[in-house]
Formats: sequence, C-alpha cells, structure tokens
Amino acid sequence: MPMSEPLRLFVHRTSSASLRVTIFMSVAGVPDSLVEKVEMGLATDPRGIPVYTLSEGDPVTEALGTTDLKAFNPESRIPVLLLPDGRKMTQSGAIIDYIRTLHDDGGMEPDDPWARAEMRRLMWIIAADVQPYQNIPFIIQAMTEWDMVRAMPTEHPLRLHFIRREFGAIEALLANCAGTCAVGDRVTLADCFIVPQVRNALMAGIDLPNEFPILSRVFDHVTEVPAVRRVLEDAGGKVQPSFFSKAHMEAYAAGDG
Ligand SMILES: N[C@@H](CCC(=O)N[C@@H](CS)C(=O)NCC(=O)O)C(=O)O
Repeated sequence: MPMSEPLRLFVHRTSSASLRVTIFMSVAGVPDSLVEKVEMGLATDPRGIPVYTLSEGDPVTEALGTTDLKAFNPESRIPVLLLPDGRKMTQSGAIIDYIRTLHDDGGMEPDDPWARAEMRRLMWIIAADVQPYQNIPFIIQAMTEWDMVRAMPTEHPLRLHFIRREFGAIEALLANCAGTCAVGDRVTLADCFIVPQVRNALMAGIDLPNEFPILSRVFDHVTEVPAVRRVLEDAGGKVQPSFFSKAHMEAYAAGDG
C-alpha cells in the first residue's frame, strides 16, 4: 500500500522492545521513506524510575501540548507506530506484522510451518515470559513501593531468576531448531526478539557462553550480521549500556532508595 508520508516509529535505543522492531527493519531493508524512526526522550521520575517522553519540538508533542508519553500511548510504553492518518499501533510484534504487510522482508519467517511455529514460540517466550519480569520500572516499583528485596535494579535477583529460567527453556529449544541463527540459518523474527533480550541479560551480568552456550553462539553469529550490527552500534553496543541515575541505583543497592 503506497503512502505519501512515512509512518513514524517512536523508539528509544535503550528499549529492548523498540530494538526488536529496529533490528527487523534493518534486516528487512525497510526504507526511512516508508517508516521514519523517531527517537524519544528519557527522563527519571522522583522514585528513580526511567520514563520515556515525547521529544520537545516534535509535531506530536506540539499537538498534544505535553511530552508525557501517556497522552500519546495510554500503555505508556514504547515502541509506538504512528500512521499518517493518526492511527497508532503498539506492541512490537503487532507493529512488525503490520510493517510486513507494507514491505516484502525477503523471507524473515521459515517456510516450514513447524519451524514458523518454533519461531513464534521463541518470540512469545521473550515478549511474555521474560521481558515483563525484568523491566527496570517494574523492579524499582516493586522495591520502593511493595517492599521487595533491595538490590541493584539491573542485577536484581528477580530479574536474574526470570532471565535464567526462560533462557534455560530457550537453550533446550534451540538445541532442536537453531542453525547459525535461532531457527535455521537465516535471520528470522525470533532473532529480532532474542538479540535485545540477551543484550539486557549481559548488562545484568549473565555469563552467556558458560550458562547458555547455544544461545551464546546464536547471539555471536546474529550480532555480526551487518544489518544487526549497525543497529546495535547505534544503540551503544552488544551489551545494554546503563542509562540509569547513578545516585538512585546506589541508594537502592544500599537499601535506602
Ligand atoms: N509487550 C510490549 C512491551 C513494551 C515495553 O514494555 N516497552 C518498555 C521499554 S522496552 C517500556 O516502554 N517500558 C516503560 C514502562 O514500563 O513504564 C511490546 O512488545 O512492545
């Protein structure tokens, strides 16, 4: 479907859900003339929770009269895809599916129906069973408002537990479906979901090669694919860099945040 104006994808380089879409777009060769990337702002609320904001001067900000993301997306999450007619789509998987209807990605799903289901299973494990439990705003809120054990949020035991638990499951699945990539030897949508989550896990201190050797091998291969490597270079590297308020982080770790 030709569109005169580009769609606008609101993302932030620290957001793993955003990276799923930007990695997909890079591998699929989606041109900026079809989908323009709009980098969000990032602020820290009084509790130390990182919050994404609309950028000053953006036409959306001007129209809404606020940088508060909630005014734009009631889920208060990113990524968000804005169509020229004003419709908005959220949820990384739904956004990717929609962009795929506008642009031929050259085959980022396996042809075989079982392999396709394996790919979707891996995507769902990341999106539903790992990411929500290791999301830093959730960890900080649980520590500061609901008396969860205090620790450095990035390395919090709850976070590490769910990453290890689900990476263990993924490792077992990859033993059957991985080639050089997560499902076979081509980059598929599963890799678009796995790479950003592994990046978060590396920031959390997970010893990927020793704990999850197949996942580690797949990550090493996929992140050297030029289209993937370019996105990660723009986002600060293969390990998610810290973008949190140092003072807040130290206070949490000391138990008085
Ligand atoms: N299931 C959503 C997850 C979106 C999500 O949680 N995004 C994070 C950044 S990776 C976010 O915006 N978090 C803000 C918050 O939790 O308040 C998707 O796949 O798009």
